[in-house]
Amino acid sequence: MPKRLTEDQIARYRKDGFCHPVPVLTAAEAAACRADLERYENEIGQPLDFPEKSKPHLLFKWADQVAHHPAVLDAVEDLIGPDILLYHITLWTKEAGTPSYVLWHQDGAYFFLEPAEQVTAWVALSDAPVEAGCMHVLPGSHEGPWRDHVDDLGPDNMIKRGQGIPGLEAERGVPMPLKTGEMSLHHTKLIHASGANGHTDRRIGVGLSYIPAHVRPYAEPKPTALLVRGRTHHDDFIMEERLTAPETSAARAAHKAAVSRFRARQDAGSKVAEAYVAS
Ligand SMILES: O=C(O)CCC(=O)C(=O)O
Repeated sequence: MPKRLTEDQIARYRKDGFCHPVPVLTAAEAAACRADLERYENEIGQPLDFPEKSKPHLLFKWADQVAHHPAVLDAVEDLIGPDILLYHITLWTKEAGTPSYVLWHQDGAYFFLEPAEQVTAWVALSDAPVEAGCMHVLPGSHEGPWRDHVDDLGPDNMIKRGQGIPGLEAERGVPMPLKTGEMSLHHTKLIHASGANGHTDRRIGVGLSYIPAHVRPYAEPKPTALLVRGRTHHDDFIMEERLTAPETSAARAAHKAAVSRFRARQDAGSKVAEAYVAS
């Protein structure tokens, strides 16, 4: 008996590589998370950017709450079982009326995790209709091979490495629009992309990469991960500690250590890594 998803949603995830919409946050919860995020953005005078929008659960209360939300974890458990690690989070904010985009890609291309069972939960903190540049997916592409990706460092590309699969420019895919508080789920090999935000509001999504605890990393350096439900199966990850004191120097130190390991893995051999070395 599934905890959160319907049997139909689970069947669609297995067959198509994605399912949506899954209601997870109440309107009040989503508004509180957005308000907390925007309170901080007002303090720093700009939208949250890298490195803070990577692994924000190690810094900010709103991200910790989304990552541990029982409705989110129940849905993820329905797909990958009861022992769950959080490998990564990225905050995906597209400002209103901006050309920000994400090229066709597979999330796991540079995660270096096996087996390929990572699931991305994308939780909407604002409405994400088609006109706001919601994600589009190629149904069933998760059954295909890992694809070669190239780096596109265009200023409007929201992925830091700029990863994209060449040759898919003409594809339109199937949209996954969401309302505030809803979530989509997609498989690590599912090919997806998104385009510009022509809407009047910013589109704010929390992209959470969960893995079942039997998944192991390969390649160096050893990555960090956070146990969010159940138990771990091995010590191939450095275990993150759950945030207790948001936005403190201790939190910043833990965040910096975890993100630098993540980026060293994610950006290995890329133009972004060369730019780091040059700077
Ligand atoms: O937010 C977007 O438009 C893209 C997000 C994405 O690629 C992901 O969550 O895997």
